[in-house]
Amino acid sequence: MIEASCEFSRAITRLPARSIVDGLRAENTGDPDYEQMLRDHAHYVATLQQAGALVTELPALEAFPDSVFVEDVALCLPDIAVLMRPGAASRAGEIAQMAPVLHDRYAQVLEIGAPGHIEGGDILTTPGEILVGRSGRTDSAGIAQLAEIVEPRGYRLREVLTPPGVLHFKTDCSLLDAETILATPRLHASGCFEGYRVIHTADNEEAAANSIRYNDLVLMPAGFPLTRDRLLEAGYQVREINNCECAKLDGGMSCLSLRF
Ligand code: CIR
Repeated sequence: MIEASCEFSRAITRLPARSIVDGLRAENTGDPDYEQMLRDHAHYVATLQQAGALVTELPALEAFPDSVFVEDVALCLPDIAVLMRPGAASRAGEIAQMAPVLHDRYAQVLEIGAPGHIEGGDILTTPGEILVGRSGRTDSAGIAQLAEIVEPRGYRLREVLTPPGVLHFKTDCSLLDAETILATPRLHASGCFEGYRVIHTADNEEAAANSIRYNDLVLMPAGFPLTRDRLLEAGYQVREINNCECAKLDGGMSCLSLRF
């Protein structure tokens, strides 16, 4: 399999739109504060840059409230990009907005067509395999279509399950290095990480699982001190970013960028 790891040079992000207040959410805990979200977003982008990323910040798309969560619309591998087919109908139009951006950066851009659905938040790429969680947004047909694209190119894909009630597979896990995963105990209990070293999020800190490793830095949501200390003790360099506004829309560190 082609090595896909935590070493990246580029990232794509999109400015939040004011329409973010109409974004999807499993539970209504109030609308996000747009100005605070902009500040958090700027901190996120600056931290990616500090980690060595050349960041392309795309303009806000008012017609698509959830478009700040760019991760869901594509899978960026070292040699190809694959445009997804979101399970959320309100997000389908985001694909056409991302397509030209990826065509400018990749020689090969493929696309998941009907009938399947798949969102990038359900995909965890490790150096050895691509794990894809079936979820409310990602179905077996979409996963099989992605397998048809990536397997002939030398990638191994494994279908796993996103826990019930959890938006995306990566809501509950992140890759910390080639063999280490940060995961919630509930996801780890499903048995999908055999062969990996797993660091658990602390009790009541499940939301810390959606972190990202970008080169030497781990970007994690602020407010989860016990999990942060576990990462520090394990030797990772951690940067905490306020995520309270995105969290109101079930979004986190991974959702906010495409990394390649
Ligand atoms: C949605 O429900 O689609 C957005 N409100 C949140 C998407 C978060 N994306 C992710 O976990 N990769």
